[in-house]
Amino acid sequence: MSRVLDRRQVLRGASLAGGGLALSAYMPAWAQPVSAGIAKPLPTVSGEDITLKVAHQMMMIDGRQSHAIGINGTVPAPLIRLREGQTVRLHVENGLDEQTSLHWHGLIVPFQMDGVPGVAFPGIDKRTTFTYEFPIVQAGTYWYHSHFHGGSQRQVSAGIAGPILVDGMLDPFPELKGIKEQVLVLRNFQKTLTGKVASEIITSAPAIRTINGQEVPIIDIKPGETQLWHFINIAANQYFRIRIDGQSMQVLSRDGNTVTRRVDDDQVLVGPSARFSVLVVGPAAGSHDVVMGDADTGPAGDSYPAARLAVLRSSG
Ligand SMILES: [Cu+2]
Repeated sequence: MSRVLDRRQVLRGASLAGGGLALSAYMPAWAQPVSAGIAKPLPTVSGEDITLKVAHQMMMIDGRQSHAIGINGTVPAPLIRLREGQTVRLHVENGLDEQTSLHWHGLIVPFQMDGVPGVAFPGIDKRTTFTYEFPIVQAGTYWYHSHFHGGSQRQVSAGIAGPILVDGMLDPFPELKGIKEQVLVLRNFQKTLTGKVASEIITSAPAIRTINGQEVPIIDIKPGETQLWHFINIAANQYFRIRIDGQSMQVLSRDGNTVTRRVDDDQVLVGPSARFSVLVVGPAAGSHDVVMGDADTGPAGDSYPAARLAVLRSSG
């Protein structure tokens, strides 16, 4: 059971002792993350031939330039949008001075194409290009990430991770055709003492939670409007237990599988690598917080406080 979040529990950067919410963890209003403005969709690539260029780049984290590894110049990596039944060729150009590999998490593909280095596929050497080719067999949400042995967590944390949406999950519901869809990519950022992007959760360090790389974006909806939201967790090890202030969600698809019965819930737990596609109905006019609950994964695990992720702005 989740606890109901109130304003005081919208906080950032405080550590929790023993899973309880210490008074000192309450964040003053001036320290709450500033909204980055209207939610921006990620750049999208689609079609039968897609080029993905992996390269070092700089990115702004918490107002400062940090080193990252982007794909086609963006972090998070672009949205790959495909259609059930098509074939795709993905030309991956490795611009790094080390090996990398892209793995298509959840997609059903021939084993030589799934991007896990092994006998059939050695990985993508530095400064070389590899072309993956496979049919797209099942609608749903997926993600892609580095699966370079010995450094995938580091490369994923640096930015080699992005969402995949395979259209077709609305096909059984003609009445929902054409509704607005939002691909919401979840990931956290933390910095080490030396200012690098951390590749492990640091319980005591401030954390930045982003949706499509933005802090607390504003998502617009009209009262009564139905939208399809795709939550895709591309963080290496962060849980997102998501609630929309006073609003339930209807789960349509989970981890690439369309549900077979109606599932309504007032929260979804989007663990590492997990994906949820949910129908959201616009609430009464006004601003409604989209929040993630706090977490405590045990003495050997991580703990972190609740945080506001986005604002759902209902108007019109
Ligand atoms: Cu994976």
